[in-house]
Amino acid sequence: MSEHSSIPSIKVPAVVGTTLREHVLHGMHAAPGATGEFTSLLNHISLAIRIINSRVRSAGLSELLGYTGETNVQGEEVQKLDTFSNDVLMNVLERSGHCGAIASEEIDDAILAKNHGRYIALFDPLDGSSNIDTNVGIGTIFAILRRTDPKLSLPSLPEVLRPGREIVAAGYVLYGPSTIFVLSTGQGAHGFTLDPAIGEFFLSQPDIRCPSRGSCFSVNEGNFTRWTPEIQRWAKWIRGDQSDGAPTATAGFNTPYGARYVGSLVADAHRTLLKGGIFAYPADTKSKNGKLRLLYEANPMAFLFEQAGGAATNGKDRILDIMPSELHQRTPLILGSKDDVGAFRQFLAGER
Ligand code: FDP
Repeated sequence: MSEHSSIPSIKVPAVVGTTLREHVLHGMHAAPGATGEFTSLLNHISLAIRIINSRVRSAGLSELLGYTGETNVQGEEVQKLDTFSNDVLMNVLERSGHCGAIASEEIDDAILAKNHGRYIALFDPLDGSSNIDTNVGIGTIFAILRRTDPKLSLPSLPEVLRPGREIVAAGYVLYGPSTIFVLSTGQGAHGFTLDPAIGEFFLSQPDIRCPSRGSCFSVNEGNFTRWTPEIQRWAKWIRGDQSDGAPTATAGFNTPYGARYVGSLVADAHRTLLKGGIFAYPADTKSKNGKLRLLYEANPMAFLFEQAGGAATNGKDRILDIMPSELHQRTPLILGSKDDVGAFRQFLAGER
């Protein structure tokens, strides 16, 4: 009870009230020589996200569900919300003046601006498209690179094709029961929740840590017969299936793990980041190089997981060390708790 009134006092956590804008500004003040451009760029991204969020929330009422009738550069059918989200991000980022180059999963070539903008933005405007029409969690994923020589040269494609370890910020937004924005500028991964009444993101999960081991695995098991024997062996182990000589539970790993698979990377990755465990989309006989895109999906997620103490690999190499050779390159992606990702790598190497 407060001293001056009869109203019971409620303990408000210290972080409540920190907006995304303040959080980013705070980072800027801590960085010597910061010009404010990076802060402004992230504020533009936050604006684009809030616009996309508002349309995702009311898509069924505004004829934004369904397909446009076109296919994208990957040969996939394009949904109306894919196009809308892509256009919003493109417009907002181009108008910001901070991007020398912009690349999106939805467009064939990178947009190389004739300006000296200091940053490069790469994004998947609406991830999990196949879930849009059924009201299942979908998201937006992005990564930001700093241009190498913005004053001396105009942007070029090689500047876009850089390994993920050079990322300066990455994030994803999950349009789920609430709208969550997970962001890292290289100082940990932090979660913000949109207050829809105010239209602001507030810090809700400061300094997210991915547990070193989890109890769930997230994989499209419909692909089982398309996997290599090593991956099948891993899948059997994690399910606790000891038929055909699959190894028994290993000390410390509490197999069988529970199965959780939404089919939207953002939703599956978010659960894995918070609760631990493993998400895997390995290569198979249908998707020989894996299904997920290195620049727009794997790299930003890998950056966030590493910032939270987790790990990300293609089964052999660290995702952030892969040197991209093309914009829409695909990769196997295994994300999650350090120990769970480590166990997957051992199976792939034939060590288990
Ligand atoms: P979608 O095809 O619905 O856009 O990026 C593609 C992606 O979804 C990821 O979000 C998701 O993790 C994966 O593909 C799902 O693929 P499967 O349908 O083959 O499981």
